[in-house]
Amino acid sequence: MPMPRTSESEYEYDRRRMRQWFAGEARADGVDRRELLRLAGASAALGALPTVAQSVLPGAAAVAHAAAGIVKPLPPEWFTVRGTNAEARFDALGDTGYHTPAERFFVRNHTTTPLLDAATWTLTVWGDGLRGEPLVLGLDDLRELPAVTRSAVVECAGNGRSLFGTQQGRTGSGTAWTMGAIGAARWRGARLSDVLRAAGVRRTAVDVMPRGLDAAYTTPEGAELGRVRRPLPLGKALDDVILAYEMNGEPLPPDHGHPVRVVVPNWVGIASIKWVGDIEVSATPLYSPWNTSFYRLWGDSYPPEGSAPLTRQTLKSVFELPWNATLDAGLRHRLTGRSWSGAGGVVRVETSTDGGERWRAARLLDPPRSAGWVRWHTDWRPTAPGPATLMSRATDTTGRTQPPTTPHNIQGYLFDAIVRHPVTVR
Ligand SMILES: Nc1nc2c(c(=O)[nH]1)N[C@H]1C(S)=C(S)[C@@H](COP(=O)(O)O)O[C@H]1N2
Ligand SMILES: [Mo]
Repeated sequence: MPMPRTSESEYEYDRRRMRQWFAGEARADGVDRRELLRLAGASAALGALPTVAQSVLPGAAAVAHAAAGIVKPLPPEWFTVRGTNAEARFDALGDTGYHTPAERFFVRNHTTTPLLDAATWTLTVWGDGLRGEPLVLGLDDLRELPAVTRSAVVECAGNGRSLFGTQQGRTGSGTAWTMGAIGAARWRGARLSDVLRAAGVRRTAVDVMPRGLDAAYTTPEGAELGRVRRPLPLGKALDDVILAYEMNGEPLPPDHGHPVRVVVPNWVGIASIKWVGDIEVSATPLYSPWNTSFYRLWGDSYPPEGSAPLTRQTLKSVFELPWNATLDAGLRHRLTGRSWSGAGGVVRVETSTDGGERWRAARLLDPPRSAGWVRWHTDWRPTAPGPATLMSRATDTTGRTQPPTTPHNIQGYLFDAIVRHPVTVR
């Protein structure tokens, strides 16, 4: 087995692959050549960045009861439907425990949930990064490998996107999530590293690309991008990635990848490919639209060719309270919330009830956990009637604390600013 490239920075990794692509050593099926040139900064004039249109107006979506293509019921007290997606209502997560029940878990579908039969499902591991022939596994074969159970959140890279608009005055393109494109679950399955070992990885392998069995994706602009897929560097693939067949002790439900999905702890949700059908192991770097056109940062604060492809999630903190909630003056209110970080566990949460003048520590109810969140509470006895702004800010194990604003990026990814939560005291 080759050594994981853990010491190489993601930026360096990306630059190296780009050089290889220019040298004709990389493959990018389904990726527009102009797109790669643009990423490489070779031409700014070749065309505008394709973006995902905002699919549904946030207000209009709130009354919907079902999203086209999602199988499970989406009661409006739990979900806000946004096009083909369903956002969990954060104010309703307060009555769930640490793990989000599958029926309450947000759904992000590029197209529609496919109904796959576990009995006939197979996973094919193939590519020139393997020593031999493709390996084909059924679910029983996967279950024969050692099973691991791991608690991890899955969070969309665009979670919090609409706050770029509401809080910073400049929106990003894409689904207008508020803060509910996240859930935590106990995933059980086989290690991707065990499957790769069984398939026999060459020393020259660099990228591992899982692909979903859901329908090919066409952008709102009409570009046909093929099936949802995104390469992982071999180092991450060998590290802590799971091929999960259970969620919270039950078989994976259809909307979350039945029968098998990839779970990539701490990384942006797009890495966790649902309904996985094949995994390409490549000796040359791979590109897909999901690490080129999407899931990079573009904007004033970034180089013209954009950032390196997104990997880890960022830091967030949210009250489990309706937006514009009304609270009675003179009473003691227990305010609850959750905070999380893709860089490690959350070690401290502070709250402010006066718009950020004074801060005090919230009481944490969970230990800091990598790929997990912490629940917390703080008590507040408002005295003066009128509008108020509640804020919470988290600090993670790396010492990083949420900033007051997030530098804008065109697709509205990785919002990490302190959320300003409006309430009314009466
Ligand atoms: N095959 C496939 N995998 C996918 C997607 C998809 O549309 N198709 N969406 C991705 C995105 S963008 C996210 S955020 C997560 C969402 O996982 P969930 O729907 O189980 O919450 O799945 C990822 N995996
Ligand atoms: Mo996502």
